[in-house]
Amino acid sequence: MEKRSWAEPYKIKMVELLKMTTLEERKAAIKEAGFNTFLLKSEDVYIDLLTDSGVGAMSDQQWAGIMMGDEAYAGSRNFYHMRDTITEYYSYQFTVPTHQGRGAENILSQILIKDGDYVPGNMYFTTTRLHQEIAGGHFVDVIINEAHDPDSDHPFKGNVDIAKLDRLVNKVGAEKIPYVCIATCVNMAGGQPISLENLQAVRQWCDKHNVMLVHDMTRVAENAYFIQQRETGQQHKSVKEIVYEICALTDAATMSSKKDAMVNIGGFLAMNDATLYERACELVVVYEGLHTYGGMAGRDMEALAIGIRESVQDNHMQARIGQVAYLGKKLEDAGVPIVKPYGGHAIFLNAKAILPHIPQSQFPAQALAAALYVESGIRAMERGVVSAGRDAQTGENFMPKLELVRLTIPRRVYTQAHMDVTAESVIRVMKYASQVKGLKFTYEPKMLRFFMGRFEEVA
Ligand code: PLI
Repeated sequence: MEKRSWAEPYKIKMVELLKMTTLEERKAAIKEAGFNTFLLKSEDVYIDLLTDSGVGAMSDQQWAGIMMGDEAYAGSRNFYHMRDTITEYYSYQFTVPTHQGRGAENILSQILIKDGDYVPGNMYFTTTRLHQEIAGGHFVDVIINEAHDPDSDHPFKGNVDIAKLDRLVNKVGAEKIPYVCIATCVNMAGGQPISLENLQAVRQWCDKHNVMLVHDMTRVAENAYFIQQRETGQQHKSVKEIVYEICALTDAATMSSKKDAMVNIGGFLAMNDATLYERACELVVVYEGLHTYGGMAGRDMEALAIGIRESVQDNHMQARIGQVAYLGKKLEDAGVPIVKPYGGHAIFLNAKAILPHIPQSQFPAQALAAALYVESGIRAMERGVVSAGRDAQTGENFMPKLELVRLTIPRRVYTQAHMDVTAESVIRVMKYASQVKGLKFTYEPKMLRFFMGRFEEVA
């Protein structure tokens, strides 16, 4: 078939200049940062692939929206615009704004989880699981086994294994399961989608057991695009239609709008149940702000409402996922071990395969991310044993099967040439991978240790 290239459905109006550093400067910077890319100064970074969170490029429409901010303490018109947009695009009837995703997770967990409850989910996310644990719950992983295998090319690695849900309910009883938490485009599995068919099966399971279905909708539009491309019988639908359908299958949602919706800050908790909304309003005023701003400025709510509309456009999503796949193919063609299929928001390097001489207890993904920074000033993120943390009960390190470095692509920010440089840099590190040293903690925070933990090289 004749090849048809995609291109970005936008042109560039403003640029931010980047600083180039020398090898010596980068070696000093990573040491100063305790071999943790979170502790690097942004100005010492050339291509920043740490995260796709809050780092997208807003459109001229969104910036125009910023100027339309109604900064009233109560009842800002931007709140009503945002709320109505959420109902129109995501189906949920009630919206409680929060400063970002974890603010919504905190409120939801406090309301729904009782001490000793179990919360099944399609793989953990760091902040989500922590809020569940702080509220007294235990996270239970019910994702399909293929999700833990970096080489499996299952098209829907975000799917739930319904037999795992059955085993849990048989063991603990439905009254101990406040809700099932389903993420779309599962971050820690490598940005992997759940199919509509599987989500419908989870919905049926929840109805049968009278359990709520909560949606971590942080990357729902990317998930919808994969459904359109891969799931039998879904090709005729638009991303916008699939997004709505996904949301309508669930009862409530937590959202970090810093990803899909391309704002620098913001999030929300949304739901259809009026009582849950009332209780969320009671808590939002304690932790975030009044129920009509919840930690967001009016201008940010306006930019978010506009960002939601832009995020579900088919041509936007084609370019977004196309760019990630472009990087993935370059790496795969060069024989770099990466998680397959390519993710929605990132390409994940398989650190266990790249650094087989470093045992997982010496944090190979952390070491690989540091080595990549030293090589070229590219900043990536560890998503392995450091991120997984310790078991709240036993205090032992979780040892996840996936020991990954995430090359996360911000939306509408970098060009194809940046992807070329990134691929070349990873390929260069591969050549001297056997010389990369393992790491040990010099400071280990008690919670979410990946953010501020410090390391030194093992002699
Ligand atoms: O960073 P927040 O608090 O706005 O959102 C938390 C959060 C919840 N769920 C999922 C799936 C996330 O990916 C997420 C945040 N992710 C970050 C910061 C990331 O770098 O992936």
